[in-house]
Amino acid sequence: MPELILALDVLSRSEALSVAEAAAPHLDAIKIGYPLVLAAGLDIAGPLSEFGIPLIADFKVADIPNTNRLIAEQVFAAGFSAIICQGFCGSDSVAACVETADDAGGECYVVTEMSHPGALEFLSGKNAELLAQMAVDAGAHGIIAPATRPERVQALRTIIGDKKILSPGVGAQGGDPAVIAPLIDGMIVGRAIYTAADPAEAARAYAAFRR
Ligand code: NUP
Repeated sequence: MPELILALDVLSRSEALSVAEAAAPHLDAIKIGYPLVLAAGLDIAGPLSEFGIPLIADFKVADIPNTNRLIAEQVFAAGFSAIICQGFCGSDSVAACVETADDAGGECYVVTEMSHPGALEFLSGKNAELLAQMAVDAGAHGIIAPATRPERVQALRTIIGDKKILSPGVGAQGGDPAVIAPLIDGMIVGRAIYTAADPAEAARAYAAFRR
């Protein structure tokens, strides 16, 4: 049963800190990405790290190896514990993120199949399975796979073995936490917590699906 990861896609420093503080007792990690970093700056990682919870940088890094390395170095220097990259740029681009994570004592997760409907156009099926195998071969710590399609998570699990699966799509995107929880290592929940009337209570409810 999975850890609980808050996707903190709010657009101000003050809201980020107040939601994180409320939910923190129920969280195993906080994931932030472009929405909050573009609004509040990368150094939002500083005050967020004071809650004592690992931070995951969801920049879905997707560039040539040198640029991926430069991005990943900034991420780990800012205090993040993990980075998410795309796999479709190829194994050398993923390896740049994995090596930078390893050097920093951090983790790298590779997106395989995405959770939204449009993923079915390109980022699903055989392509997702090839990406999952490449993530394993590149030494990534795990993959991102869709809570909206539990049967696909099961298929990807057969490829990655005991590497971690972090899974977004619960709540706002329709994924059922009770169905996906036994299949994954980390449940990523955003809007269902940070737009809730009581984010602490919402986080507590999702945390009930943890190990
Ligand atoms: O396939 C993916 N789907 C997805 O929703 C890969 C992701 N990284 N995400 C992210 O997970 C998305 O960008 C957001 O930060 C979070 C889900 O948020 P919510 O739908 O629970 O609000």
